[in-house]
Amino acid sequence: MGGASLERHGAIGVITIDNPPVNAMSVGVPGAILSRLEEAGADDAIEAIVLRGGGRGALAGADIAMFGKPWPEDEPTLRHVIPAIERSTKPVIAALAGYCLGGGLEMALSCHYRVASRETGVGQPEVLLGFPPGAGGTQRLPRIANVSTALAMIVDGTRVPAEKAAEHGILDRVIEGDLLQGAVAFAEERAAGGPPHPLARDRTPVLDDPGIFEATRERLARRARGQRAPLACLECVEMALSLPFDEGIRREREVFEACMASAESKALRHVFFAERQARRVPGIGKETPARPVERAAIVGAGTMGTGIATCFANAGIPVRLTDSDGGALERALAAIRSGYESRVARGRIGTADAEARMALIEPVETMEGVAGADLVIEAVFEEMPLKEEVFRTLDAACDEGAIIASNTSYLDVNHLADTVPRRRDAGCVLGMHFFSPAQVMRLLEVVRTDSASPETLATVLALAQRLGKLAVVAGVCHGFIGNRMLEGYTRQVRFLLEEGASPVDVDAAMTGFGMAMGPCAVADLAGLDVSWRKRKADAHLRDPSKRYSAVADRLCERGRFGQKTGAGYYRYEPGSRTPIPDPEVDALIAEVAAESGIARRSIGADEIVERLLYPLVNEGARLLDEGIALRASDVDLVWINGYGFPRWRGGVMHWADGVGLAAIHETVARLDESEDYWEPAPLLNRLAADGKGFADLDRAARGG
Ligand code: 3H9
Repeated sequence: MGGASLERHGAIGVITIDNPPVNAMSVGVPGAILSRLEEAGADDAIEAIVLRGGGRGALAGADIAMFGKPWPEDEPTLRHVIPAIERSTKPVIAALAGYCLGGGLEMALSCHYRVASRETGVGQPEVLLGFPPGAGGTQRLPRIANVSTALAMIVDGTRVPAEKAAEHGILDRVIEGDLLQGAVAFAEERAAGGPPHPLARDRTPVLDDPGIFEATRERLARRARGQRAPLACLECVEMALSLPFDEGIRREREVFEACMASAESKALRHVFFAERQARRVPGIGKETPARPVERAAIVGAGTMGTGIATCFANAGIPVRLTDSDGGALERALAAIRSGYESRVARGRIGTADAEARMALIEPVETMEGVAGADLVIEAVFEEMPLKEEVFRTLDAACDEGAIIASNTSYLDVNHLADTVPRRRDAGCVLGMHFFSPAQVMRLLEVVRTDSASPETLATVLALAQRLGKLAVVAGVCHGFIGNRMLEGYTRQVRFLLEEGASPVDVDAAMTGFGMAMGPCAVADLAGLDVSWRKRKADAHLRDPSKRYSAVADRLCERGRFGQKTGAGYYRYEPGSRTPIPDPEVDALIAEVAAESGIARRSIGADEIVERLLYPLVNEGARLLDEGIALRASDVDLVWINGYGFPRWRGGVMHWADGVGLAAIHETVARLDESEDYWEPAPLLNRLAADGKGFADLDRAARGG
């Protein structure tokens, strides 16, 4: 159980919160802080109090794991600590290091002063967990920083670096050098200055931009569709201006509690822990050595290779890029440069930074040029013979011990490993499946081959973190986690179109559900030709007795490859990415349906959502049973971070638990009676029969 200690530094009492690793306000911690505050208050030799986090100094706020669980009666909470600080007749100075977030910042805002070391970031990230700050943050922050700064921090949950926080008045001083020494010196100064010592509650909020609430409301209507928390945050900050302080605090608490109990918050908290859980991989522990990756190389300078090279440069890792087509290499470098130029123009990075990143990317003409790299990723066309050839050449060219990874999105990486037996036996081959655009998308599926050594896996997982990626480990199968599930989703899109839904109906139903984009618009963006080529190549594998929709093939036959040809499921004006419904497509779909003898009907949004998402749930269950996905929450992360599934719904498996697996099973089993592809997964059968959910499965696997 965490606690807090009191030390005396001359006339300054230093309270250090001790609850590793991030000093969350778990049960026992607020009580310990209260006791130390009382002790310091009663000690006549103490003139001022410094309050800080132990270890690396973080104050991560409330204990997220406790939300939704009963808090022991008689145990004080953060909401007891804050008034005690405000009542203190001795000035209390928060000394911040690392992160000061959520309830941590709320506690600091209740102190008379705040100092921090330069690398500190402060923020109110509660909105990312589905609720507004609940310990006064929405009332105190706008009284300390101006209203528009406070509003942006609370509504978006962004962290502000110390220097900026000081500019906004959130910090009274940024300390260079030793934080404790600096904080004690600051406390001595303020104690010597004597009272009164300022409190946020006594200040009046400064409305620096009268239009800020309306502008933010409009922004949220577009950006936070379907979510409650961002708007709740806005409403609470508005109350800081319209209500007396104590009334604002009371109302904030009510809103906080209502949001906390919502499905949205439950989902977002699930994702928070899912992201941390994903790092736990069987056979890989803290003791597993990860090799340093000081130099990387990418083979294939197409869209994916270009994006992946950019990821490395962004992370400060020197990377060589090669392609058998010199023209492609030149185009890749031009695209990377232009990407950086546009980021400079938008003020995202400085010119020197862009140049430094560009300088990290070295084009090399032949694959032999990748020698010396610690890790090479092939990102050539999705054709097995080509990849085999590349693997063999790389095996000969690379240093012993170098890792060779394939960026394949479907192919058998175990088979690829077999083409380079020496390296396979050394455990140095796996898959690294990036998502397009690779420099933007957060997901990285790490495909664990049968032969990959723990060291190789640990190396790639550590590398993923350096690249700013969320790594999810998947086993080898056709399409791994994400793309294997995608197949059923896109198949149902085509079936629904034949049965009477229009592309607009399908897309509107899915964006209405919360998907970042509708599947038809996504297909147009990604290009329909790639999957068309694949379907043609795999035609001989198709079961002729099963239903097949030719809708997408027909579009491609008419040269409608999506945005790049100005037409796909929609049409596009030159230079525009706005999808425009196209009667030609409606006619084409009706024609295909008529050929297959399908009677068309009107299809509602609920049915569209079920027909697209239930196949995901069913396939997700198969992936779990087969051990391709380690846990249901990993499947959630894949769909949130790779396919635009709404984070605030917690991912597809979490969402399915909310619907109820028995209900989903019933629908899947009913559809199975009349349509192909709906056979319920054995795991779905079992869980539905037992009245359990995927979360129960994950919990059992964690041993809890
Ligand atoms: C709040 O404060 C509500 C108030 O407004 C109202 C109250 C009345 N609780 O991320 P890491 C765990 S809401 C419980 O890997 P990093 C985390 O699960 C809270 N556990 O490290 C992990 O455990 P494990 C508002 C927490 O260095 C371990 O600590 N605050 C909490 O990459 C290490 O975490 C937030 O939203 C927590 N609050 O990043 C901050 N925080 O090792 C949430 C962390 O078992 N936290 N853990 O997997 C973060 O953003 C990051 O953890 C932080 C450190 C930036 C602090």
